[in-house]
Amino acid sequence: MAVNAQLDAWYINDSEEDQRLPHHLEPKLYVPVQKLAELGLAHWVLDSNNYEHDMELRKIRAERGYTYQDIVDIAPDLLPNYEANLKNFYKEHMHADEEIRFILAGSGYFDVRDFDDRWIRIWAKKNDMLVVPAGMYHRFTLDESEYIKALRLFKGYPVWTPHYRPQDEHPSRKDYITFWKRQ
Ligand code: KMT
Repeated sequence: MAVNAQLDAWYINDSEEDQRLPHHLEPKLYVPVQKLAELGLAHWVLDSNNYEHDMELRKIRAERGYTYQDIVDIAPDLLPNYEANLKNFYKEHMHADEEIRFILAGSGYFDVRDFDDRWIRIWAKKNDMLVVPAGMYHRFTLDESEYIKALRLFKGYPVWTPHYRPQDEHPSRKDYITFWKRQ
């Protein structure tokens, strides 16, 4: 399916409720996929049951230079120090490289900042493939289902280092702003 296929995303409140809850504003305020594209997010819907043979995934990997892949499985009984790790994923950060995740099972929330510094919550589900651009502030949490299985892709040797906000002087942050921010 095409880039810009439908994706559930909405602005969230900053209540202290459990991070696994949807945190909708009242009334709910959804974010169109076009807005996500304008922030630099890439999204495809692919066939996760057949990902090893999927021609579209093969094409994306070749075009974007994704040479590495592995699988993460996150659930309370699968991840050591689950609650602490979940809190860590949820600290606002960026990476020097793209974060590419193809959801093979389950679901979770990727929160990303827009240029007005508001959080947008993206509900990534089975078959969604997302690219969070280098230098974009974001965080991750499981949702109430408390399970996600994702293929992680990378260009070359993988580096998952989180750079916690603020990172105003980080070259990837500066590049992100220069490329994507429109006044
Ligand atoms: C990671 O690297 O493990 C993450 O980004 C957590 C979310 S992956 C579904």
